[in-house]
Amino acid sequence: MNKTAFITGATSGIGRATANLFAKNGVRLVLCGRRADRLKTISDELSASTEVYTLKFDIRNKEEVFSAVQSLPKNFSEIDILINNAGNAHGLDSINDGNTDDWDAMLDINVKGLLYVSKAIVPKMIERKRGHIINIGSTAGKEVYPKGNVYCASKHAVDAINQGMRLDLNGKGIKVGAINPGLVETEFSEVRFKGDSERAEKVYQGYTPLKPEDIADIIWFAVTRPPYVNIADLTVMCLDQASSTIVNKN
Ligand code: NDP
Ligand code: 8X3
Repeated sequence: MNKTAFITGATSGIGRATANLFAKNGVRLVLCGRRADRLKTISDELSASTEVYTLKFDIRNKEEVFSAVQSLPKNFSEIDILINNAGNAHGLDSINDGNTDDWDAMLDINVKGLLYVSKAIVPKMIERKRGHIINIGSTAGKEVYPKGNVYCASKHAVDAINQGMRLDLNGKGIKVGAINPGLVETEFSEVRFKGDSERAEKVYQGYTPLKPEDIADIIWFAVTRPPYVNIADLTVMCLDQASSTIVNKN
């Protein structure tokens, strides 16, 4: 596919799996994250299949986001596909016990970071009258679960932003849609529980969770629809999950 995709959070999980699949299909890639070592390894791997450019920035930092996007060389600067994927949960605490640094991180990364990246990229899509934005939401953006409070709020915000973007960009040739996964086994829980691997692993035990590759497949499906078809809002869970709190475990 002769297109350029900009993927945030490409160093791990869903973003990395999406980068792998896009590379296999010859999509030119701009891969973003904070971990320079990972970006280098992934770029070295995928450069055999496609052109890759990496950008290291913290999505919380507005100046870093804008100067990173502006620094793109010409052959990577016309973004056709934006995957707004970077994000995490930080902590799992009731609202009275919540850590304010965790709240800041979730709102700054999952909500404001997504907005900064979009603001840096969308104007050029409007100029070119084409583009495709995929916002990675969550089942946590459709319902609230105990102790999920602020993470759920951040993903509800992504749901609202996805709808708002679609309304405001209607008629400008730009597709906007959200993919909302349920439980996917990635580094997500490792980050949520601040490196407590035992606790993180337990989240995915006793049933078969989604794999990041499952979400990458769905993203690929969305970006390969005919020009008049837009996947506006898609929720996906593993067979054993019925809601955020109902998971059929052995
Ligand atoms: P991972 O922890 O595996 O990946 C998170 C990615 O986000 C990493 O590449 C990380 O890169 C990047 N990231 C985090 N913070 C920042 C930051 N401040 N600046 C720039 N990049 C950042 O988790 P997932 O792959 O699971 O998560 C990807 C998305 O999917 C998130 O939006 C998450 O909310 C969503 N999601 C995940 C689900 C799950 O069960 N796993 C379910 C539903 C939605 P680096 O650390 O290098 O900066
Ligand atoms: C990630 C899924 O259920 O851990 O968004 O919030 S969950």
